[in-house]
Amino acid sequence: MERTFIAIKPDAVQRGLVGQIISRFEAKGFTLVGLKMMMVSRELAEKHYDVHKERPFFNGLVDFIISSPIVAMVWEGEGVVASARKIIGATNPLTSEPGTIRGDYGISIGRNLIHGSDAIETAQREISLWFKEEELAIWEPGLTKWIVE
Ligand code: IDP
Ligand code: MG
Repeated sequence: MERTFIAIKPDAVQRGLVGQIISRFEAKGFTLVGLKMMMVSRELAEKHYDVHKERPFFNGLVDFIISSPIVAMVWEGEGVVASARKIIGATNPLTSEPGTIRGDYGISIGRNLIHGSDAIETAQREISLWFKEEELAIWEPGLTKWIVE
């Protein structure tokens, strides 16, 4: 079953948006299989954003991610990687569509509330970077038959 890595960033945690953000993925019908609140080490933040290490915003981004707790999650479901990216919205909240998380709650690209894996292979890499296998629950909600045909 397809899985994606989602992180609620420090700005969204500080603003008290954790519940509202989690609700959007629950309401859609995806299954939560991993969840932890944590302070992120610089090493983990740098590994996670390794692809951006040459970009001018890299140091500021890492400093931001380690500045305050985040909520790391793994969500599961058919097509969850691409669908979560749509639920999250475009990187710059000023151009994200209303109805998306970034479009509804954000203004600034450096305070865009949430991370979601951008492809299935990226999701696999990120899930193994952030979670141990035993931290993930293998379960099928009783509601699944009412959500997935
Ligand atoms: P994504 O989060 O939508 O996948 P990426 O291009 O992968 O966007 O960038 C990773 C993160 O880096 C963004 O979510 C944002 O927090 C930050 N970022 C990207 N571009 C900029 C920028 O131009 N200025 C400041 N921060 C940026
Ligand atoms: Mg990205």
